[in-house]
Amino acid sequence: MEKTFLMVKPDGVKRGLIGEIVSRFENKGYTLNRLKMVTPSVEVAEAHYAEHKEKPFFGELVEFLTSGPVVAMEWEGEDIVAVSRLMIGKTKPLDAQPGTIRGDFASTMSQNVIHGSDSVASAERELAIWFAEIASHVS
Ligand code: DGI
Repeated sequence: MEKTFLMVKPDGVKRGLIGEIVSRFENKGYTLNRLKMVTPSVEVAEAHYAEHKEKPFFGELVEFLTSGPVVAMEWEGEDIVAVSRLMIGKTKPLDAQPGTIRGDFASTMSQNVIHGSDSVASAERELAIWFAEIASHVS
């Protein structure tokens, strides 16, 4: 079964949206496999956003992600990577449809409540980054 990495970002945690966001994916019928609340290190944040390393907003992005606790999650379900992206909504507030998580809860591009992997390959990469620590603790 397909897996994806979803994360409630620091703004979503601060605004009390963890329950709302988890509920949307539970109500959809997906399975929550793993969850941890953690304030990311700069190293993890930079690895997560490695594809944006050359972008002018990279520094701001890493600063934001490390600004407080996030909820990192592994979810599972049929076509979950693509469907969860639909449920999350577009990055630009103007394009994020009402009814999507960002359409309902985000009004800026930089603080947009949730991250979701954009491909199966990204999901594998991101799950390895975020859950590597736990794996090494339990092994
Ligand atoms: O997968 P997404 O989160 O929808 O979008 P992405 O992978 O293209 O970008 C990752 C995050 O980087 C996004 O959630 C918000 C931020 N971002 C993307 N493009 C811009 C941006 N932030 C600023 N300030 N300006 C941008 O153009």
